[in-house]
Amino acid sequence: MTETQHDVRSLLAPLTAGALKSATRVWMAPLTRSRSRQPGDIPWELNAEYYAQRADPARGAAVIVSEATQISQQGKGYAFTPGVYSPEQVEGWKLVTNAVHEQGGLIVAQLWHVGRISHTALQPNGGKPVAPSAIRANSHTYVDDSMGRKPVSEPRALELDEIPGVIDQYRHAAQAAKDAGFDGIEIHGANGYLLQQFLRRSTNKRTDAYGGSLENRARLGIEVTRATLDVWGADRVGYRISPLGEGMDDPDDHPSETYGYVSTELGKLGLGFLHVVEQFGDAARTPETEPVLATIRQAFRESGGGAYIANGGYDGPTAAARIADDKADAVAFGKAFISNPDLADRFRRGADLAEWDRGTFYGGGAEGYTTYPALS
Ligand code: 8OZ
Repeated sequence: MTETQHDVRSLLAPLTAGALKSATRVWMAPLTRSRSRQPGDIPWELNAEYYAQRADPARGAAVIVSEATQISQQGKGYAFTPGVYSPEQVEGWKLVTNAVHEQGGLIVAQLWHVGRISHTALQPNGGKPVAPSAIRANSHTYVDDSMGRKPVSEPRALELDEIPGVIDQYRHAAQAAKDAGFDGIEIHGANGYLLQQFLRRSTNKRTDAYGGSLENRARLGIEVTRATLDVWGADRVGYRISPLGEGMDDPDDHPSETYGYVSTELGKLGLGFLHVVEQFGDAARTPETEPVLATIRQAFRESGGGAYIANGGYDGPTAAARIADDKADAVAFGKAFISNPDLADRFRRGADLAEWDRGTFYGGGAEGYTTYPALS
């Protein structure tokens, strides 16, 4: 056994994450690729082929988290991302889930509401995107091919009596994901979208039951999660958080307190997994961020939650070390899975990883999507 092969053994061991029997600790992170069929944001054969290439749990991902998928038109913020709410989208996703299951794989749907990260051109009747408060983000989005990259629109604050309707959008999408044959769901509570906008003090200035105290700011994410449990059972539901700083919002002012609380509440619901974006871009995990992550892991585990899935900047050896050190149960790889459909196999063999081409991350067709080969 070579040194590299020895190093990655912890990464290739099986794991139980709630009801998900994960063949290894190698998960595929949600990746926006903006290639759904238009009109209607519908998954199709090309998407099925892409996911199937990565779905053999022995060679590729043990569990695939789907690309972020809007739960309604209101929840849409970018051109060409798929939805999971219309009957046509459910039929399209069946192509994907069947193709993944034929490879023996597992796939969970990531449920996404963008909140204020949207544009009037994408919203129902050209209306304003919705948010906890009417504060515009310093961010851009892609509206369509002809209009290109645009600053996001100014949002309007959700009325208190609209919030049950938002929760219903999640419930409906959770059922649609079940009808489409997914193995579970992940609620997107990260990266500056709606649920994080509610949680973060800088984007939530509400004075009702959904603003102010930490308990109030966390309320929507918890209520949304609870609504999906009736559909799925907690052991097939996960939740994604990004506790550390990132581009779209100001960093959380007290991340250990904020995310310790959220992780405890999610753990109490008995969720199958918590998916943590531990770092953004190439910024390293630092001595300052380690206690935040340790607090989250402990809070989720001690309150009854399942697996801790780490994400952000890992390679095979660093992921394996993280698991061997008991700081994570599995690691979700993003960009590495774009260019290495057989990522787990390459880890096992100690093979080099193929480089990804950023120019084909978003939009377009097969090129840079289904064209990366596995090793023979
Ligand atoms: C990249 C481009 C567009 C959206 C996220 C859903 O950051 C995304 C996303 C990523 O969670």
